[in-house]
Amino acid sequence: MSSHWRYGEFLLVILVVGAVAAKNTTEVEKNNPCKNKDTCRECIQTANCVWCKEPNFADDRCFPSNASSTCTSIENPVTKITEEINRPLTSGGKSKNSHENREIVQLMPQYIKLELRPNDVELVKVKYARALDYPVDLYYLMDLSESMTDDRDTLSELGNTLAETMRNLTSDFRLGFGSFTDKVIMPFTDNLTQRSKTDLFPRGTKYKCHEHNNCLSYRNIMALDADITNQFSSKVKNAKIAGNYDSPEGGLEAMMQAIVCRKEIGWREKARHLLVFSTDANFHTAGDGKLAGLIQPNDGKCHLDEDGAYTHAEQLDYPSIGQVKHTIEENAINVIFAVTHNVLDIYKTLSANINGSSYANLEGNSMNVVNLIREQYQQISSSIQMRDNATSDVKITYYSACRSAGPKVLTSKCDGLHVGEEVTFSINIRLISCPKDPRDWRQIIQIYPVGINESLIIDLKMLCGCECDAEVKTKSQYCSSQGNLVCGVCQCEDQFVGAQCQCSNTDMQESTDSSHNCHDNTTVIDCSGRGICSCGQCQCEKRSNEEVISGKYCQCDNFSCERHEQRLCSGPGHGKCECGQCTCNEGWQGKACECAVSTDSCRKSGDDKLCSGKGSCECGACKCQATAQGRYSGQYCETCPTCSNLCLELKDCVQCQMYNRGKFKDIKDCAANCTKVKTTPVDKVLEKSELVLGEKICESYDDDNCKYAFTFKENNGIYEVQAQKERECLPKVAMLKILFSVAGSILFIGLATLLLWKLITTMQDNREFRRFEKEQMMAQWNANGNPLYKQATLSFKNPTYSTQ
Ligand SMILES: *[C@@H]1O[C@H](CO)[C@@H](O)[C@H](O)[C@H]1NC(C)=O
Ligand SMILES: *[C@@H]1O[C@H](CO)[C@@H](O)[C@H](O)[C@H]1NC(C)=O
Ligand SMILES: *[C@@H]1O[C@H](CO)[C@@H](O)[C@H](O)[C@H]1NC(C)=O
Ligand SMILES: *[C@@H]1O[C@H](CO)[C@@H](O)[C@H](O)[C@H]1NC(C)=O
Ligand SMILES: *[C@@H]1O[C@H](CO)[C@@H](O)[C@H](O)[C@H]1NC(C)=O
Ligand SMILES: *[C@@H]1O[C@H](CO)[C@@H](O)[C@H](O)[C@H]1NC(C)=O
Ligand SMILES: *[C@@H]1O[C@H](CO)[C@@H](O)[C@H](O)[C@H]1NC(C)=O
Ligand SMILES: *[C@@H]1O[C@H](CO)[C@@H](O)[C@H](O)[C@H]1NC(C)=O
Ligand SMILES: *[C@@H]1O[C@H](CO)[C@@H](O)[C@H](O)[C@H]1NC(C)=O
Ligand SMILES: CC(=O)N[C@H]1CO[C@H](CO)[C@@H](O)[C@@H]1O
Repeated sequence: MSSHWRYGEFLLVILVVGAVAAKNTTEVEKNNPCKNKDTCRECIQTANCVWCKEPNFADDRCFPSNASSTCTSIENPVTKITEEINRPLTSGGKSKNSHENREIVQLMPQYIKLELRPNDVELVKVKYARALDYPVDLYYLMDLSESMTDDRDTLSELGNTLAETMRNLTSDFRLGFGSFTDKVIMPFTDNLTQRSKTDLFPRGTKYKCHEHNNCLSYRNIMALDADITNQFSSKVKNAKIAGNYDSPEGGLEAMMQAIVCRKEIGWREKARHLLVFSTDANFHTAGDGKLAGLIQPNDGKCHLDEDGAYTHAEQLDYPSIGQVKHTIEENAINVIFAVTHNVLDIYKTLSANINGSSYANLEGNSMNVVNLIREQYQQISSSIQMRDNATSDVKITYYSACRSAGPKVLTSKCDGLHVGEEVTFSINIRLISCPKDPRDWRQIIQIYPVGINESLIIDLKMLCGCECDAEVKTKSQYCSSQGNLVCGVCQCEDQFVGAQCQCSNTDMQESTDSSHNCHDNTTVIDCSGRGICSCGQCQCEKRSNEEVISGKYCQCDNFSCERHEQRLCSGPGHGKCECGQCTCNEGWQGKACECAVSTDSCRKSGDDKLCSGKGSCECGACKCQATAQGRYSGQYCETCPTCSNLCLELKDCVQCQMYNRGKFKDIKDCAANCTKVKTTPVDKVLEKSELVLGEKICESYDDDNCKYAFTFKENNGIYEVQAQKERECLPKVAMLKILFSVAGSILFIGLATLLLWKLITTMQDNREFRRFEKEQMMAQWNANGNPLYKQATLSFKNPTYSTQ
């Protein structure tokens, strides 16, 4: 019994000492991130670490790449570009009539094969230049409900001007036209009868939709064509106007068809695609179709018959905004919403949600449409925005100086580019983390300018694994034929343990082999007291799925890191616990990753000073100063409740500088004492509500009982005061006099009333008394004959009583 107790106590001691020892070793490992990586993969996923894949290697296999080592066979994949395709940019010069076979290159390079290690950054320079005469496809998609009749006529007249204007901008121009109204199904449109809303058809009469064959949700009237002389105008002029019931139209549905029917519309692969969407009404969106019993969602596929009419309008629902946005961006279309004033706000919002789209106000029956398109085209084509489709494991950041010669700034967008002008983007590609699935370690990433079908393809190989992982020696002799040799390390079969799988799991005897200690030379405690030493290998205690002890000597764990607000390393969003040390995610720092690196949270928007210049930014929060005037407080140190006594300090200076009076009336005094005050006169000081940040208002009275108000703000130690030119003085009055006279008159009136009352009552009493005396003299009665006296007894006679 007692020996058992001893053993328990002994274990406890070992545990305590072991824990302390573990703490000490982690201090050492602080500066070496390569320590305690047990596999090659883990090792090379750590920055600047290399792995020794030599079987007989006693030291740590994972060590910093710049450390000296005796290892002869090292696994150290390095980031590099292995292949690059650089077709030169198309220069400004051009051959007039060879549009067909001319290949325009606006982006360089076009292809890069990249091998990238985790945490490494590769810098790629991408050049973009606008080519002269870049092909332009313009498709005019017009709402042809009745209210747009005059717009149609205007467009038909302006057709040739539009073509000529665009030809002036690029010689390779194609124009197309399509119209839409709404689904021909109740409640949107009545196929059989249609009541006219305007004068197009006689008001109040019914016309038959199917007889005119003009009710159609969308029709491609003219595919994109280079030969547009007159053809466009006549086709637009003959386009049929149709009526429908409700105000929103099926515009999104039509747009979807106009985009996905690439062959039918004739969109070219290498061209700017402009789609002018012209309407005066709102649009129907996904779900509205249910009103007509259409429950099948829009499939985003092309359904046009040989006449260019949309065939599935009465079968599919309208597309959602998200669907349309996706389709637009996928097909690199620049949509221009040319809409009337009444719906401008709606399309402005829509446009804000679609990359590469713009909106403009259609005026006076589309009279301004040519200018509008030209302006929008110039705006679209003169700006470039780079985008990519990288997954979250890869972070791509763009830097460019754009057209200026200045330093590069973080931006993916440049504006105001002229034809032939070249801009360079420095693109940082960084592998943040390795995807779990090794199949995702090879990715194709596309970097492209929005709206242009050209891209830089990056064939990315993530160096997340080791090459030696593939060279497995099964049942290797080195591993006692009881395990596989991978990257110099034995992976033992189930029941075997030991660096060379030399021990059987069941055989729990301690190894006497001194080269296989379960501790390093700083301690004598095996496995840091947190595991069992078996055959020179530590088998660390198992705690739970969340808390794991690891390391060769069980010296590491992932649960004893710094905590912030009881969360390990401030929670998984901020960092993770690795071997007693918090490893912070990007953007966080501090012992427990509790501090944001960015100081944005210390800056009030619109203010360029941190903490209003009244404090320092620590850990993402303002630490406000205590100054002589008081302590600043608030999220941005913007307030100072006790600092209002500045009013008192400043008032004398304001008085002397503005009005030449007060304590420093003497000019010399004023100059000497008020060096930090600069007063400017204003007609009227600001109201409290008009004050800007840091400005304060003061009011004071001077010796003449005049009110003077001023506002001030501090600027680098100088108080900039704005004081009211004129003081506000009340007319002088003798307060005491008024006081006495009021009090006196109240006293006088009181006394007078009292006396009067006394007089009246006395007179009345006298009169009453005299009357009483007179009456008494006239009275002739004595006490027996009092006329008021009545006898107390009465006698009655009973009439039925008789004495007989
Ligand atoms: C931990 O290290 C310090 C000095 O670095 C040493 O004084 C202390 O004894 C060590 N503690 C243990 C338990 O080894
Ligand atoms: C190796 O590189 C790390 C980080 O770059 C540095 O801190 C360390 O001093 C270097 N060691 C040697 C031996 O050069
Ligand atoms: C096209 O350019 C020519 C010459 O620059 C000019 O004379 C003409 O007016 C322009 N046409 C339009 C429609 O802008
Ligand atoms: C409209 O009605 C006519 C005649 O009933 C029919 O032939 C036509 O298919 C209908 N159109 C639509 C779009 O339903
Ligand atoms: C972009 O060009 C490629 C060929 O270079 C083509 O396969 C692709 O369909 C084009 N995409 C668009 C949206 O035009
Ligand atoms: C445009 O694309 C960028 C990059 O994908 C995205 O961050 C941004 O939100 C998009 N803007 C709109 C309006 O969709
Ligand atoms: C990016 O786009 C390219 C081309 O469309 C595609 O092949 C690749 O799979 C995409 N990459 C990702 C990560 O989605
Ligand atoms: C422990 O071993 C390392 C090399 O493995 C050596 O550099 C170090 O000096 C040793 N420390 C002690 C205290 O013996
Ligand atoms: C500790 O590591 C294990 C295994 O990697 C993991 O499942 C667990 O979530 C980690 N715990 C913490 C607190 O990070
Ligand atoms: C209140 C105060 O500081 N007054 C000073 C103003 O300046 C004169 C010298 O010009 C000093 O003598 C006062 O003490």
